Amino acid sequence: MKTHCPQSVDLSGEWSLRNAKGTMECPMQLPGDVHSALLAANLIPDPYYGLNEDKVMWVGESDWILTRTVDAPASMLESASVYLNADMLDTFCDIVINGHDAGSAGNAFRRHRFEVKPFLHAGKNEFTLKFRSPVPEMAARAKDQPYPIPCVMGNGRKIPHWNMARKPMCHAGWDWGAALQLTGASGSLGLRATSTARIEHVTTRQDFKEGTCTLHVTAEVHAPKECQIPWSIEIDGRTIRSEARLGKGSNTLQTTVDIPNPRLWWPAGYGKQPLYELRVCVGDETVAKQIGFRSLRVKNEPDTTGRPLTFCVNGVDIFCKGANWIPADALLSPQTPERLRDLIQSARDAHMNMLRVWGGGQFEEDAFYELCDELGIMIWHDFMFACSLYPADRAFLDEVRAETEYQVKRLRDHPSIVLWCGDNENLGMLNWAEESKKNRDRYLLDWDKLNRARQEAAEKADDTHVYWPSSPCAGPGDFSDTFHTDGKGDMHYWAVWHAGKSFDSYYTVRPRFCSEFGYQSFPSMETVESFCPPEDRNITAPVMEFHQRNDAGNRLINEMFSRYFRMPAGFAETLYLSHVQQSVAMKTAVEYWRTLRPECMGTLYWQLNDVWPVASWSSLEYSGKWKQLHYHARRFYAPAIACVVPGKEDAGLWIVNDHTVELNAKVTCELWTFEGELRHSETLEVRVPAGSSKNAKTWPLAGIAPTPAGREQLFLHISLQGKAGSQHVSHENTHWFTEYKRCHPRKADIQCKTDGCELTLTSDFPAFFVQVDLKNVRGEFDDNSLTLLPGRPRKITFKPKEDRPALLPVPSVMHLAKSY
Ligand code: BMA
Repeated sequence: MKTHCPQSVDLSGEWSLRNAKGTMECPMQLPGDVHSALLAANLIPDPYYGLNEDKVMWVGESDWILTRTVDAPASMLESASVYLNADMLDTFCDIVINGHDAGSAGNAFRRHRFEVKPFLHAGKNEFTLKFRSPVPEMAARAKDQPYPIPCVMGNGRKIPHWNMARKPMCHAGWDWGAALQLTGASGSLGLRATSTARIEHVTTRQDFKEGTCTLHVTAEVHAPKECQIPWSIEIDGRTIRSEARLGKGSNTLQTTVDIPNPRLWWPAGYGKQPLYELRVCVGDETVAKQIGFRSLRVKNEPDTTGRPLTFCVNGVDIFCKGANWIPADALLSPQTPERLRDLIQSARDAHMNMLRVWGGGQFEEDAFYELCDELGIMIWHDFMFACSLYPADRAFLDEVRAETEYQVKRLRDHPSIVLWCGDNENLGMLNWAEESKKNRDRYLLDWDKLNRARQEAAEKADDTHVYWPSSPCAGPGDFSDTFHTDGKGDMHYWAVWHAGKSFDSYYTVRPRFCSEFGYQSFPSMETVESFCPPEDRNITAPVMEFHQRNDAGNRLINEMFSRYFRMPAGFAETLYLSHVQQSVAMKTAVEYWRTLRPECMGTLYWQLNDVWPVASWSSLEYSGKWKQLHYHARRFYAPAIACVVPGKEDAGLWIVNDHTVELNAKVTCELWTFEGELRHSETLEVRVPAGSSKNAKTWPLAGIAPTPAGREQLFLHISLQGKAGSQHVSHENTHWFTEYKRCHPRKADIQCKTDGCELTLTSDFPAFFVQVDLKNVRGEFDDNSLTLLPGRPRKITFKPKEDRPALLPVPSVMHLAKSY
């Protein structure tokens, strides 16, 4: 939502920053954060390099003062009200204007607005923002609790009591994140004057009837004094004008407008994303926001297999494909709209249609939601509580109610938002922390109080979305364990990563919606070089271990190597193989769960992105570079896929069709030897109805080769070509009949001919997970981490993100058999 006010002073830009002790001073840009300002002034080393994060801990533990002189025009002070608008202050901040206390903030999830006219004079004004460190504040609050509120450290959480303040939990460190307890501000910051009213919120509700949408528009306004004013709304070339009599304080204005045959907003892959600008003018202020027309139903009524979680948009049940979103950076300043666009575009390019904004992160800036609207990415939105228990006293709950009301009203009209979810894994926490294991009743009651507070606030502020109590959970009113049990609601399936089960165990559950499951990999060499000096390029060296925040992470990666792969030859090969392994894990899960549709209707892997360069579950590296997993995601999330679901004695060929029309395809299945001999080929003609999956064929393993040893010589290559309506559909897949380490792929010699951005790859033997890399050139290939067959050259194209570099570096090519 953008507010326009003719009399305003923008307070973004340069401020002067000093520490409270007065020993350090430098400029600071707002929006932005203190660490970034100190870094730009060369006062701290790069926190992402080497072991530096620990060396800059003191920044988060210090108090900081920002000052600036602000020119206030005399005409502004003639208005009835001048207010300071701060979209986001992180976190404990006292605002002083010309020596007067003008307001204080203490919740990074709320917008703050203070009447400041009494403190201003025409001409130059001294503004001071005094930020207190959250670290002692959180410790003091923890001490004040009547009993301990568990907040488990370890796994990257380095700064205690992160459950005590309303600021992003991951600022304390996470099992993928740096601990840089931030101080800063984002969004808009400025003075605005009005003699009529300020607009607090504009919200809409859509009622569809026979093609026409009646749009109900509500404006909540705050008037400094009683007045009679004109107000109007504008949308789609229509203007509705009204008059309103406002009382001093809060007022609600309402009107409706009929939009005949609005163009509907669809999730990516299902149609277009037309957006309409809605402008609401009340007296001096105008607010503009983009909305999209769509209907939404979340289906969760019990059925024969349990309790589904299905998102139905414009009457179509959508299979939700995507990943979990964490903040774009551990620092605030680098979270630019360009970075957001790059990441969200990458999600869309991998056929994702949903991201889950995870509860340990933050409510994002407007640009994030606008991009998701534009690109058709649905948002499952957690409220900001994660992996912890929280206080339930009145003051805390009042803050939670206020932030929930604000954020829900702020965001609810984005067509991309499809669900409000109470928290991330707080129910699970009841079983993990010692205190709550011993006294479950007490902590469960507190969870319930908190949950009621946010649910009531959300439902009061928004009657257009469903409130989902926690992720994972079985559904409102059912709090059974959905970490281990499938069949109901959303599941977080972590048995493969955290519990170290084999990839096959993905076949043992039938989630209705799997909102978290993941597998880690190391960063690529390019990223490693950005933070790790050459002497530490070994995964057990201090810097590499420091950039791994899951305590068991490196052990789990290596142990799983030993189950499936031959141990990699060196450091570069280890990084590479970790990307292969991660891809295999996610591919196994997603392909199988997609075949279960309509029983399963969503898979969101953990996690899309990284906040700094680190070993993690992400498919996009900190730089935005695609890991192999992201290329696999583009394949396994394609609207139509052919995949194999292995049984004990057989292998089933499944075709999944997410298109809203029938898929008509030819599927060619080829049985190859690792020596490059095509043993058998068959082509099936398949028709798969809209939005369904089909078991097209099942091969008894004994028919493929009579013995397991025989099957170690063979692999299956599948190619699907067809049409869904007028759309051409194509998909390729490779299936091995046993663990990779047992097979004998040849050390293929891969030739790569480059013609500008077009590369032609040829191989003398079958080669797997063939990964082409152009180090340090930002951009992606249209395909990568692929299977190459002898005699079948493959063309791939590189799309640079920057203006095309004059000369691309010589590409490096890696493949599985070359890694050991
Ligand atoms: C999930 C998340 C995160 C965490 C991830 C990996 O449970 O909710 O808290 O980063 O697992 O451990």
